[in-house]
Amino acid sequence: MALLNILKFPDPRLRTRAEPVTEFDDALRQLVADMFETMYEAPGIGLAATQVDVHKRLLVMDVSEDKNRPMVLINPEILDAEGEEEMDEGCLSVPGYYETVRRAEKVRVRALNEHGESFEIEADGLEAVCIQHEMDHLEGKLFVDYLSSLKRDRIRKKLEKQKKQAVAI
Ligand code: K1U
Ligand code: ZN
Repeated sequence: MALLNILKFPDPRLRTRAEPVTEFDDALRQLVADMFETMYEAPGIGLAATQVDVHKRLLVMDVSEDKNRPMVLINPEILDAEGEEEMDEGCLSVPGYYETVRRAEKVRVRALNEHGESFEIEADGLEAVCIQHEMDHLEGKLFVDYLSSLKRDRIRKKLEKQKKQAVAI
């Protein structure tokens, strides 16, 4: 297994729209394993392939307390969404920032697993929020896009400054 590099905002590669997965082979399953390792190590509760510079419609997540409920969603589609809720969100591509975002409260999602088998899930609470956050990544969208341009620019400038300082060390 391998730890993958997570792209950081405002890297333009995070704005790429991901393509559907068509091959369910060992290379895909290796990518899934590497993404889980990267997500648990970060640590995070979700990770989209876009964040590791792979532009395929694939995400992994585990919102359980004990980190024992790994989920893989490939080519996910939202079939139904209802209600609204606000929750604080973070993002491994926007390290150090948590902001409130309004999203659907419940979602019904169809996806494929790493063997190409279709399944449906109904999610609410943090699971629903995480699915929507990760699916946004596959569209090239980040949670900072829900904030005012003033807030987003402030975050961008701070992260750019941190990156420059890290290079100088
Ligand atoms: O997409 C990502 O960058 C992962 C992100 C997912 C997410 C978090 C919160 C709301 C919606 C989506 C994260 O995992 S940020 C880190 C985080 O939330 C966390 C880290 C350690 C323990 C518990 C949570
Ligand atoms: Zn994210």
